[in-house]
Amino acid sequence: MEARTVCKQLGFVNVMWLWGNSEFGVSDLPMSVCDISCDVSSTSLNDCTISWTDTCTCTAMYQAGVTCYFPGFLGRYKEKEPMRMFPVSTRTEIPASEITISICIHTCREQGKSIAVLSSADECYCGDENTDYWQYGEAIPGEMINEYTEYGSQQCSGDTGTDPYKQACAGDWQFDVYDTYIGACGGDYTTDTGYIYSPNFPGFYPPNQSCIWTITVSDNNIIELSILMMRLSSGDFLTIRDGNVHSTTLGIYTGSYVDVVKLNSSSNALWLHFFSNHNGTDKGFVIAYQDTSLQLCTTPTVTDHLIISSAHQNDIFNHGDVITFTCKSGYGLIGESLISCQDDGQWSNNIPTCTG
Ligand SMILES: [Ca+2]
Repeated sequence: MEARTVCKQLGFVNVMWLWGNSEFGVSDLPMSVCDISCDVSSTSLNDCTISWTDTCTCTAMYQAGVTCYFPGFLGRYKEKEPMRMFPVSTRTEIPASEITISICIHTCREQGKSIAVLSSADECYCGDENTDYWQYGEAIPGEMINEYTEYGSQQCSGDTGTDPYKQACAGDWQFDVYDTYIGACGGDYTTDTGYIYSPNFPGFYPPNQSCIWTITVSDNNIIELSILMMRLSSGDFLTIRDGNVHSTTLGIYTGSYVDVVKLNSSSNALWLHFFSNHNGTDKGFVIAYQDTSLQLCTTPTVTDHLIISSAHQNDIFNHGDVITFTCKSGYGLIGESLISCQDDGQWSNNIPTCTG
């Protein structure tokens, strides 16, 4: 339950695998809490019961790691009895010793398929949106995945070598289903919410990449974007522009980020470009976005002798728009002559009035 809470807090779906005995290496950060106890509803470690360091008895040797399922993971299925495998014709020819989640997804995407299926640690099948995986398996409910993960998963057989991913490729009589947009180099997003992964995710990204993604949401909305995870090697970077290729740069990101980076577009579009140079690679990034409606300010009602002396071109008032007021000749202004539309959709001051 604690591991699941960690995954949810990070913005991911569920636990793929738990790793004990400091599998990811021993952290040199001081241990601050121990004996954490979470329940099903916890979405942050802040919701859990914890003990503070002075009562901890565990040592750094036993730090735990967790690998999480990420959005685009469409679920784990138990094969139906009697055994119903995916049709042999949909199985890829990737050698069993090379199977990883990212290689399976990449291969299926190259075939123009929208679904990648991993089974028994070393099998990869490709399907499209019409693939009825229900006929081959029975969905394991989200809250049950942990049990099947801990007891039934197998490490992907190609998950070895210098880039340890700690990936699970389902187990015997089980299969995991993924959407093949994961790890694509570029794409055009028009949904109101979505995720963008670095090329080849969850594996390391390849060198010499130049990938462009665009996000476009409904006209009067803006985009809230969060970089949930980023780890880039030197010389590689992600550029985000506030609209299209010609728009203002909102940020150029490189290196590693421990904290989530958040930014907002000023209109309904964003443009992202990832560049990797010829050497060095790393885990890449995971970005989430959602659209949100602009909090427009209401059109002020002008009474008596008040005059709007300058305002926005139309009747729609966005963040930062300003109105200035004056009074008709012979009348004095009471209140502020200038009001601006704030981020919360409220005007900075009351509408002024005129003496008389
Ligand atoms: Ca590099």
